[in-house]
Amino acid sequence: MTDSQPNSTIRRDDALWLLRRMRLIRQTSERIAKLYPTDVMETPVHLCIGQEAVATGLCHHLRDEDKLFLGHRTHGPALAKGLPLEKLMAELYGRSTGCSHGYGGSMHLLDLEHGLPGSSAIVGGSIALGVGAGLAAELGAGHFVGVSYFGDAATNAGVFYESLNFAALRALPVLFVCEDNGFSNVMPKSEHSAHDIVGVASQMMPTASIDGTDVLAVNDAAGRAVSRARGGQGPQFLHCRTKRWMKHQGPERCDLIEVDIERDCPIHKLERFMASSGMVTPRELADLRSAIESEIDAAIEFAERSPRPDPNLMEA
Ligand SMILES: Cc1ncc(C[n+]2csc(CCOP(=O)(O)OP(=O)(O)O)c2C)c(N)n1
Repeated sequence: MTDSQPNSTIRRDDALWLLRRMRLIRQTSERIAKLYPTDVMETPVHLCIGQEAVATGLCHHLRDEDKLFLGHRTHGPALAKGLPLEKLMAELYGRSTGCSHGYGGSMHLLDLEHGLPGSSAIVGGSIALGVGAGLAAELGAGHFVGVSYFGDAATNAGVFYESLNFAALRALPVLFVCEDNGFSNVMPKSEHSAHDIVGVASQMMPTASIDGTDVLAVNDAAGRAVSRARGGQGPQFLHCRTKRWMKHQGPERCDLIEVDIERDCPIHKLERFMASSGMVTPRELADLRSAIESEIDAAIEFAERSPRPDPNLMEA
């Protein structure tokens, strides 16, 4: 097991990519939280404010053909993987131009072009799917990596052990990514889980435990893990310790945890690092924020003027 150190040698282009994706996820989530009480969205929403670094550092190393399987907390990882913002917004608004044609809602985002073949609202449901993709790659379906993305509570499900075991036995190109925010809904990990996630995973495969609020650390560890999986060295496990600032579901802040921006905010940390190493100016940071606000405005407008799906097709 390793505890990755942040990589201060990152190139400006890469750091900017990470910052843009995290800002896109954060500002989109904040806008969803603002709009949600007005009932324009026809779906539950599980926001990931505070957790942006995990999916962003991971997806920086994934290609469109790599297959990412998500659970219920999907928006951030789907945007990190490349789902176009207007297709996400339209899906949340229940419109036919959404990524699942308005039939799926937030927990069922699909985008085959960007390697999002499915997500599961069943806790643990994504884990075996990534293994299936890895098996398909091994059997000759293509050169891609399967990624199972899940929360700490999903590791209590039997499918977690079966999936790790099978992937390790067959040395499949699979990445297991655990976004450990320490809670299952309102229940702390000490009350829902008797095992040590890293202890269990590291019995079966190389495992890194990372500060999941530090995007440079995630980026570093994910880069190594993805290239080992791609290079035929079998499955890898990334355990990312993070914080969920929001309630389990919906637009409100969680009152169970304390958030210290300096310590916990992945965006603040990256911006501080980039500013202190001369990679960005305060003006550039402000311009980036407002460019993303305009993108969000355009995506909402697109969703609002899109038609609703054909109810007859839904029945078919
Ligand atoms: C099999 C199953 N049991 C219970 C639920 C209800 N449920 C939905 S999300 C959730 C908590 C999941 O926690 P975790 O996997 O740690 O992910 P997080 O919400 O923290 O991102 C629960 C218990 C469910 N969807 N599926």
